[in-house]
Amino acid sequence: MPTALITGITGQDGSYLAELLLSKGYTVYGLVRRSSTPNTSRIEHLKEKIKIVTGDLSDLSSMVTVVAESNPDEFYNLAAQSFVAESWRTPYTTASVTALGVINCLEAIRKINPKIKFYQAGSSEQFGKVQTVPQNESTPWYPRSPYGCSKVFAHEIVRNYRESYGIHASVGILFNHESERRGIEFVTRKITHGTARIKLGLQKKITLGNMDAKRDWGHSKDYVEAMWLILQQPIPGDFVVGSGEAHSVREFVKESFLALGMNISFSGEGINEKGYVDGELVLEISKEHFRPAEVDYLIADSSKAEKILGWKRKISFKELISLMTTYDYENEKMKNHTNNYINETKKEPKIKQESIPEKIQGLSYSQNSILRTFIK
Ligand code: NAP
Ligand code: F7E
Repeated sequence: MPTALITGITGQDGSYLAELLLSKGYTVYGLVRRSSTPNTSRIEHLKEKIKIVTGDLSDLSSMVTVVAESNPDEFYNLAAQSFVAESWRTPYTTASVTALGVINCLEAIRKINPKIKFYQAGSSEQFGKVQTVPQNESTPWYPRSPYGCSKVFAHEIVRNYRESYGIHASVGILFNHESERRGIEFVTRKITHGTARIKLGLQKKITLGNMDAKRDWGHSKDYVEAMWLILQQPIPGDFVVGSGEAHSVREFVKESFLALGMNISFSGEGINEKGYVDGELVLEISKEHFRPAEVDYLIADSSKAEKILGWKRKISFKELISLMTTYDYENEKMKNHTNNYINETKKEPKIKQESIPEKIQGLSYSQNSILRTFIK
């Protein structure tokens, strides 16, 4: 059975890709970088099935060690500083990881075993200020952020190693893909999480930036399938992967509210735009969430992927939003019930006992039994 190494396994895509490869019988190694508290929540359920190796993409010697230790057949490089807005605040770090880190992966392959197949997580942000509509493998780059520039560098260095050393190295130029595991700072999850909390009365409003930006959104589960298919090809290359549909941030907001039975209406323009449900203000705009340069409109032409890989997304735009919003609603509801219960039981008499762990000493009987369940 083949072995795969995944960098970025603690991220959204890494966790879904690990699940996919395990289901196909792979031995899966995942690179995790050190943090002061564990941030492995997305792969907690896989911990017994995968092999964790520690290292950092920006450290060549750690990448060489990790590749030597795992000696994979397939190497999926998903690690990156992936938040576009953050890349203006940390351009150097973004480039060190997202651009130069790719050299470390490729050098490790070249030195340890040039037969390892390599997948690089490319991005539609490479197209930035788009030069053709829709975008395909021939569309020229015009990146609009330090993140986009780093992904262009990564793309070109992968092509160079392929042509210079004959490495089976490919790039998937993936358009936006989201999920219930999406980071909370990305616009889709910020919206679905906010909508759920508004419905539950836990939050009054959501504050966003540019509502007119259009993205080609799909579900991460479908996109990790494309990653795997790319490495199964006899000839390495570049593949655009997206749904072929573009929607504005405003449309995403509307659908997310609808998913929980709320009809949002908008009034005003630009920074003055507002959203109301039954006369209540639920959405406003703040300058703080606008970027120094925007990518206005992305839409994929995935005909090469459809033809050669036989890939097509299964989860539609509306299904994606419904899945994310419902998940956030159920999750927030459960968290809120638990918090209320714990607050209520704080009033109960405290138990005195010597035989229970320090963590749960001094709690009420009901708090104690809840925490005991969690600790188990
Ligand atoms: P994500 O959730 O932000 O995950 C990024 C992963 O990279 C995390 O596991 C993170 O580890 C890891 N990482 C960051 N810096 C690292 C370093 N120095 N060394 C080792 N690991 C490091 O991103 P994602 O959405 O899953 O995306 C996966 C990849 O696809 C990224 O390369 C992203 O740029 C690219 N991409 C994403 C999309 C999309 O729409 N999701 C579209 C196109 C391309 P920690 O958990 O420790 O932070
Ligand atoms: O922004 C607008 C924002 O941060 C989408 C990454 O996975 O996909 C992702 O990058 C749009 C932008 O994703 C807010 O200005 C409005 O136009 O969710 P995002 P992104 O920048 O498209 C690409 C393909 C990647 O490769 C990246 O790794 O939404 N927007 N208001 C907002 N965005 C955020 N985050 N927050 C807002 O309040």
